Amino acid sequence: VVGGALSAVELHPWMAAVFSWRSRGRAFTCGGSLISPCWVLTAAHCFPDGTQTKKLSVVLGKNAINETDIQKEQEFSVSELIIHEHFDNTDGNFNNDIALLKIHSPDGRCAKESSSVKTVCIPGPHQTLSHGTSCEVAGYGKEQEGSWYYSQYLREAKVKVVSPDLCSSKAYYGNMITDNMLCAASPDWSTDACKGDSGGPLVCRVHDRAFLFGVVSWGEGCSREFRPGVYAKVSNYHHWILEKTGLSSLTAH
Ligand code: 4AZ
Repeated sequence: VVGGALSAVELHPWMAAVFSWRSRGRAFTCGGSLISPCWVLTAAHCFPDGTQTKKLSVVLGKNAINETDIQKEQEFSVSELIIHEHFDNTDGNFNNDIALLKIHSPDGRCAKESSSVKTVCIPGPHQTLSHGTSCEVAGYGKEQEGSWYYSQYLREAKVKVVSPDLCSSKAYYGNMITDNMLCAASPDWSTDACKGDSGGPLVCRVHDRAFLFGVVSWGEGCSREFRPGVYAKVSNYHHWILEKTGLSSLTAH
C-alpha cells in the first residue's frame, strides 16, 4: 500500500495472508478476504498453472508478515483452490481475476470469529458504487513502487472509486478495462495498492457496514498519475461465489 498508514488487523478482520511453500520455505504470496468461515476470496493471478493446494496456507488475524501472534492468529490449510473459469490474461489485463480458497485448520475446523477475525459482506449482484465513493484498501504490499521490499506490517489507505468511463478513457487505461473491473485512486494520486497487495480487499462502507467491492488485481505501477488501481469487481461474482461455495447467502448477518 502506497501513501497509507500503519493499520491493525482488528480494523480489517477479514484480511487473509496467503502463503505458499517454495524451495526456500514459506513465502508470502498474496492477500485475501474471509467471506464466510470456510472461504477466502482472492485473485486468480496469485496461482500460476500447476499450483498445488497442498503447498498453500492461509493465516487470518495477522498484523506482521514475519512475526506470529498466537493470541490473534488462526492458521489454515487449503483443501480447494477454485480459479474463475474465464480468468484470462491473454490481453495482459487479468479479466475475471478472482479465486476462492476453502480453508481448514489441523483439526478440520474453519475460522472462528474473534476481534481479529471476522467475515466481510459481499455486495448484491451487480450492485454499483457512484464514482467518488470513498473506500479503503489494505495489504502487506510495497509502500513505494520502486521498493525492494514488501511492508512488514498491515497497512491501509483511502482511495475513491473512479468512473468506468474515465478509467477506460485514452488518458487512463483505454480498452484494458472490462466490465469486470473497478478502478480506484486518490484525487492527488498519493495512495494506491502496490505489488504484494494483490488478492486483498477493497472495502467500501454502505450504511456503516463493510462490503468487499474489490479484489486488488493490477495497475501500471503504483500511485502514478492517470493510473488508478484496478480491482476485480466483486458484485459481478455474487452468483459465481454462491455457486462455487454452495453457500445460500452472503449478505445476511
Ligand atoms: C502487483 O504487481 C500490483 N497499483 C498490484 C496492484 C497495483 C499494481 C501492481 C495497483 O501485484
